[in-house]
Amino acid sequence: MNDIVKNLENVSQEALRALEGAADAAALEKARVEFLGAKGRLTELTRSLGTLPKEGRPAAGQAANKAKEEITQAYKRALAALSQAKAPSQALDVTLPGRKPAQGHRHLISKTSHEICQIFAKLGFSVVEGPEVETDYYNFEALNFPHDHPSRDMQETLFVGDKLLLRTHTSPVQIRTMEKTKPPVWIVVPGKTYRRDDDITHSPMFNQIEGLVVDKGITMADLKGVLTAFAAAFFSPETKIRLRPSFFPFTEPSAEVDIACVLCGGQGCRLCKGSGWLELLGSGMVDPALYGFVGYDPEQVSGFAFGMGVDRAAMLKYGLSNIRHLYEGDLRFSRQF
Ligand code: FA5
Repeated sequence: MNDIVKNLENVSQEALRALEGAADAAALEKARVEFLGAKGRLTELTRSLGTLPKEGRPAAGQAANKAKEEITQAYKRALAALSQAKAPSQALDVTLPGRKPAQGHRHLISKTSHEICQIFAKLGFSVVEGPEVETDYYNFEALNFPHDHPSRDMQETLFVGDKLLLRTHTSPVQIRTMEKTKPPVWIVVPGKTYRRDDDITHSPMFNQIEGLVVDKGITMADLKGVLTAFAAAFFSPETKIRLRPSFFPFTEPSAEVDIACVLCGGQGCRLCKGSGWLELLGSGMVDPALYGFVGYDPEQVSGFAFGMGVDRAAMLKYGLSNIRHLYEGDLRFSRQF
């Protein structure tokens, strides 16, 4: 019995030395496990009390409790001392430069939209905006889309009410601007647009930039000149464009505008599907029928308009293969621009 009490005292002394001498958190933990752990030395000794004759157990039990209390207190003291005296490597060094907070930047879509508007601003255009929830009147009717005409099917519309919809293009702002302003009008209109459309080059929400010029003596040559200057500034100085006959209810004649393929320069490759050209935007001369809706005199003025996909422009400029990259919010993608 005396042996056990002696042993308990020895273990307690050893434990105190180990705990007080622990130089860091790892050494302290090692000492804790060695003495107080489930298979630790104190625990083993305490278990062996059951083998003692009955009359010796109370004294041995008291010695075991005393040893446990001493060791536990010593552990707590050592833990407190260690957390107060931080190692030099963890100490606060007030001479170090501060950590810079992560800084965001414009998303590629906003950056591209801004860049496009800047180019047109230098050519004398003003930037205006319009509502994303539009009426049937501005989105279709005043743009010369006849009621129940199949041309309305060109734009897969998302309705939010009877005659209320998410605008399918930025063209309604042509009408809104002409209603409020007398010619000359030189505007670009950046903004979000919506359609029931979803594949690798089409998104249900996308961005357009509308261009509208109404002035004296404006011809198709002005349209081509402005868009050639734009393509040179946005893509590269040698970028060629071509106009292809097309149809929009609000322009006559209408033209689809292509740029020479940014990858092969017009030779024909996988990106341009061998044609050498990539489609960029829709355009045309403002149909005089629109002037009737806004009170302009078609004998006095003429104009051109165009509508460009900003997502499309960014995809062409940066060689993106899938429009979804622009909307997934993956920082590994966004940080590249
Ligand atoms: C129009 O939206 C006409 N309002 C453009 C216009 C304006 C013509 C003024 C004449 C005068 P279109 O449906 O082709 O046209 O769209 C124009 C551009 O928007 C397309 O060339 C394409 O780049 C982009 N676009 C159209 N649908 C989507 C979509 N779902 N996702 C991404 N981009 C799209």
